[in-house]
Amino acid sequence: MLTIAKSAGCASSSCGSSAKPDEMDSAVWEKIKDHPCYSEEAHHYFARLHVAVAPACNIQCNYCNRKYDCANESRPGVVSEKLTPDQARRRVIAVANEVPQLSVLGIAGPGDACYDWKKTKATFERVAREIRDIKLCISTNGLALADHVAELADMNVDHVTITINMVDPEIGAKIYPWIFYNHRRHTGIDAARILHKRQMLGLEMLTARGILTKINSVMIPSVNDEHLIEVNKWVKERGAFLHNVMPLISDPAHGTHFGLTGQRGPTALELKTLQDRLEGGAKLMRHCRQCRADAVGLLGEDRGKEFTIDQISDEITYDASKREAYREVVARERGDHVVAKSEAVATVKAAGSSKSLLIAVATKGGGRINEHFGHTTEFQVYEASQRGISFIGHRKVEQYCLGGRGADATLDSIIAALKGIDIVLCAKIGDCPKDQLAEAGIRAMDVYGYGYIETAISALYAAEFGSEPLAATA
Ligand code: CLF
Ligand code: SF4
Repeated sequence: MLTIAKSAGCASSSCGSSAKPDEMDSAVWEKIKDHPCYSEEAHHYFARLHVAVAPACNIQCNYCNRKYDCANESRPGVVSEKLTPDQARRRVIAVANEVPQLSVLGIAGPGDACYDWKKTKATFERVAREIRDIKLCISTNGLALADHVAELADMNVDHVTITINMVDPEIGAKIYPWIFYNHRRHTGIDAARILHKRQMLGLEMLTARGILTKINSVMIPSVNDEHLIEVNKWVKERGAFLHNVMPLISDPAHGTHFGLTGQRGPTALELKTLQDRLEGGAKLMRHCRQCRADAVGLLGEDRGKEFTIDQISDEITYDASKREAYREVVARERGDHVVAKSEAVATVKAAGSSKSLLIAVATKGGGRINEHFGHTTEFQVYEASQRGISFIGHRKVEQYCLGGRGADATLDSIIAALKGIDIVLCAKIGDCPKDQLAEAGIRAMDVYGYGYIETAISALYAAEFGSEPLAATA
């Protein structure tokens, strides 16, 4: 039988209860409830797969080098293999047969999914014929989007991401040196003006058809950081469902214009400060992992190497059994999680404190503290305050424990990455790293291992700031 993770068996059963937020329309909830990018809650349970079928692009972004993944949706790093639509179909089936969490097929480059339209369309058609319940999702720079909105709607593509970095062409000219539109190259402000108009037109057309649109914006300090407040207003007015502000990733080694000219990306604090200022506008996505254009798995994990095309038979056929079994488990588990979460939020609010706690969690998914400190490569960060318990981001780290031993230098870098964190929660931690974290002012504990994340956070918050006694400490 499939399980999500080892369960502490702590929450009361509420099989079938829905995680739908009260204020959300049921039709919208149906579209996002299994999409790891459109629902923060879903990203604990469901996975995406990107197939790199669309290498051609019609614009140049100063943060992109075509030899690398599309920075709209990827961290820089070469795409391992570009695929034909037939190869992509085989890869999707191979992943669907082995990764039960798979719910979404995304085309996010390595160029532009709408410009390289024939391959995007052929891939979606082939996959949708065989895996009828998979969600189809694309990412685009928006220049060619308006030409394909009708076909996207016909193919039931419910999720489209447009990367919009500006609504002012003068700022756009600092980000885009040229675009290719109507059979010719445009440069400077002329290029940015056309791109801006086409992006807004595409967004409006998607909204009119009820297709959920996410806006990705790359935050580029001193270029468009302040301006993204204006971008947020524009996209909200035009019906965007989510706004995802991502940090510029800039390194001379990537060979990008920004990398080579020393343009820096924002710090984690600068990004969070801007995201906090944007609260109240278009709803924010804060759990993006800037994945590769050929990523596979839960957000933050990449199992791509297990599914290279040379390992997949030409004759592969789809077997729905693992995905179906997993969905039944998730339906039960998710109901329990919702109940546990709402009790936890009530506990935090009842503490009546104005203080906040930042907690980093080692997790493999399922909303539980179920990863060892030494095995994690990413901590999920939560903030507990009078507003409740919010997921606010993640911190990537090097894996501490390799070959059964922890390395001191790695621990130093993990402690640096956890700067500002009050508490670390994990399924298991040894005395040595725990003591060193304590010396750096970070309390690490495994007593809440395998329980729900929010339940543990609420107990700690109440113990720290409320009147209840400390339930358990390390
Ligand atoms: Fe892929 Fe993008 Fe669809 Fe998600 S990713 S095409 S919306 S299925 Fe998600 Fe990855 Fe962030 Fe993109 S975490 S980079 S937002
Ligand atoms: Fe690169 Fe994507 Fe920009 Fe095209 S849209 S230049 S592939 S980042």
